[in-house]
Amino acid sequence: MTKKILITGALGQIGTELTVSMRKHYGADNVIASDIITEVPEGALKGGLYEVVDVVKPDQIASVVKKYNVNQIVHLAAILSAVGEAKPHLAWDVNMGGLFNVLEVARETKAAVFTPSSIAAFGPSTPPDNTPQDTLQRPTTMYGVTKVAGELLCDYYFLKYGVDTRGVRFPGLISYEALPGGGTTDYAVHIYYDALKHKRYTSYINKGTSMDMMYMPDALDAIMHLMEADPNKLIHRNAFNVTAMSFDPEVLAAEIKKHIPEFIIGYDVDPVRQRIADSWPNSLDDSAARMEWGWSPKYNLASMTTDMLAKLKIKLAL
Ligand code: NAD
Ligand code: AKB
Repeated sequence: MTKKILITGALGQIGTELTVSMRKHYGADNVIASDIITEVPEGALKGGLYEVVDVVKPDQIASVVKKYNVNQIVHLAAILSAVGEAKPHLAWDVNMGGLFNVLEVARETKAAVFTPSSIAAFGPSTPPDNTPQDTLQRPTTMYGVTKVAGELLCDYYFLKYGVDTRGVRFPGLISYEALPGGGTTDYAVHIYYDALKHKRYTSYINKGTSMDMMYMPDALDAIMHLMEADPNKLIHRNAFNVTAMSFDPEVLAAEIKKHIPEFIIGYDVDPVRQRIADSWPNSLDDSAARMEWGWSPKYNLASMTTDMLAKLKIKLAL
């Protein structure tokens, strides 16, 4: 069956790259990008089908799904951790309301659904090192509350209604196309821009704070790979731990210094984002994803840093 894919939140950090990548893979006319933003910024998404869809409005999702005979929804529209702490009501409405609406449309139309969870689905009482696939989840942020509830809701729609729901717990994603949208791990993107432009970076996350991270090409690969995986082999459908590396700001700065010897890092710690980071794991165990659908990232810190700096130099015309 030809895939007809709707991407929500397609103008965000993941969506801008996933849309282009999926169009190459599945055909330009088979991937419909959507977002709440009415005007696609110049150059974003490189053309192609685009619809305005506010995921809080179920009719808007349903009408686009019917218009294009969509049979797979990649649901990326969300409010991330730092913005979610500033606007918890909005985070609840968009993250829970949006997911519920997407799942309801999927139930009615028999579409498959991919939704990313996050390392934010864990909390301070979770074992922080080599965090197991199945473990204690008591997050202390609104974003984390919506992520763990979302994992459960997706499991429910699979068990109760047979909706083909799948998902991963992404770590912090690092990319050069679109800037991140207000999370806690954003420092690990901003540092590359500032290293190239100013040879220095002031980190809002303190030294010694390790978090899992991944380069965007591996994240895109994870989404497409999991959606193509044999359903009979999936035990953990909606919340696979996936990771590619774990580092703190000092380790990241030392890697950048190998390319830009004058680079220096300083600290001006933001208590809100530091508290969020402290509540998340230091490193994940992603063996279930490796076993159940062959997850295997290609980039480590060294190869990602080489590629990020090269691509950003071109983008920033430096
Ligand atoms: P982002 O903030 O960059 O993009 C989110 C997009 O959603 C934006 O373009 C925004 O305009 C759109 N949006 C907001 N409210 C909307 C609404 N009501 N209706 C429709 N669109 C709306 O986020 P991202 O980094 O691309 O993340 C996508 C998904 O991946 C989210 O579920 C996020 O929790 C998850 N995730 C991201 C990361 C990461 O590091 N980027 C890590 C873990 C999980
Ligand atoms: C955030 O920091 O909010 C995101 C995430 C890890 O979910 N990047």
